Amino acid sequence: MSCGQNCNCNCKKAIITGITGQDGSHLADFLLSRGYKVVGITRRSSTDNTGRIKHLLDHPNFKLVDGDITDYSSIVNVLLKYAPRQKVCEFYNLAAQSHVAVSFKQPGLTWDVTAKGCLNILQAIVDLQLTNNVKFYQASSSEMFGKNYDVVDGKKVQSETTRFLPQSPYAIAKCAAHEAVRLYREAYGIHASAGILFNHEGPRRGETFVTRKITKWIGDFCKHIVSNGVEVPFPKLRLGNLEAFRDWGYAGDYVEAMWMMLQQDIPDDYVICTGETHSIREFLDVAFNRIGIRDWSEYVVQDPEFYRPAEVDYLLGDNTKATNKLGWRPKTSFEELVSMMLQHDLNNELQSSC
Ligand code: NAP
Ligand code: F7E
Repeated sequence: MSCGQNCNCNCKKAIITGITGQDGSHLADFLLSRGYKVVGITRRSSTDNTGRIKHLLDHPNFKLVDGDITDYSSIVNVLLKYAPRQKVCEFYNLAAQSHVAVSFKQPGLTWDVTAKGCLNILQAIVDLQLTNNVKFYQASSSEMFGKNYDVVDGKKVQSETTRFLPQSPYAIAKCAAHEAVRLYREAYGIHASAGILFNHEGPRRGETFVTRKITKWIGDFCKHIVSNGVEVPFPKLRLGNLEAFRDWGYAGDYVEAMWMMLQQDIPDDYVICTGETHSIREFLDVAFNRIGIRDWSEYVVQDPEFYRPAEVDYLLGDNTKATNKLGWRPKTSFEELVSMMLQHDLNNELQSSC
């Protein structure tokens, strides 16, 4: 892909940070399918971190470039080379230290990447006088609501007008980045929007987030039974708080909402969610049921190691603004999501066991 700054072609262009992550890979699939040229920013890694985008590496409209959002100069270099001056370029900032539990152990790093990294990009857009060329998307999070909710028609929900009450260093960093987006939009007129996305999952979800941890364990367990039979013991599934509720959607549906935000004339912030909430216990019920186990209690251990110093107990989003203004709707139900993830982990494990 030879689409540098002086390129005269009419293609649509997008730059994505966090390209190697769950959402980055889905967004790249989506944009390439719509004819975009996509530049993904990857940070240096001593091992291969391109597993989720392997299928794209030879795509003629896809290019990976080196960069780290904590390093201002690397962002400047990417913008100088790939953001054309006379045309519009979409910039999706999906990079973050995105694990809430890890953020308690590495608060400084989480701040540098998740808050300061966003500021670096916004400031680079201003410094390079690209405020009229770049449309910016920020990956904000329902974690910003923390313990807070509104009561609407007797139901506890979070929407764009719910006050933030963050409960982790991750959530604090996301709040700072979210405020930076608002400020740079108002102060410099940048077309900058933030999607306040509730939890979204899928087969590409990192294996230490609770949904994938569960489906991956079930895949490993089934493989073990096929290879060794039921007599040989298998390590139990160790989890933390099972009482928390989350509004879980499918990542493939949510990246479309990101794109829709950048197609609006006026930049704005939107809650993206399903409008349904389920506990970790319910996730376990549905997942174990799929392999014929009704009572999972003998397979799961609650381990203090996986409890957090502060918890977000309840998330349930209200997506009215996104449905009305963007025309976005989630397409995948909770049950379909669990099945999709399980099918992936069962197939992978059973195939590799043959
Ligand atoms: P993810 O799978 O953890 O991916 C995070 C990405 O950020 C990875 O590509 C990672 O690269 C990259 N990254 C980390 N530090 C970086 C740095 N210093 N410079 C450049 N890249 C860096 O996260 P995700 O689930 O796709 O989420 C995408 C974004 O949405 C994140 O900002 C997350 O906080 C936010 N979000 C996620 C959810 C959700 O439920 N998934 C909900 C709301 C908001 P490596 O591969 O090298 O580690
Ligand atoms: O935890 C509980 C845990 O780590 C969900 C990130 O993408 O979504 C994600 O953050 C719940 C919590 O996701 C385990 O205590 C129990 O109540 O899957 P999670 P998260 O913390 O909601 C938001 C929207 C983001 O923005 C983040 O980037 O599950 N839980 N036992 C556990 N969680 C984990 N990880 N591991 C357990 O063993």
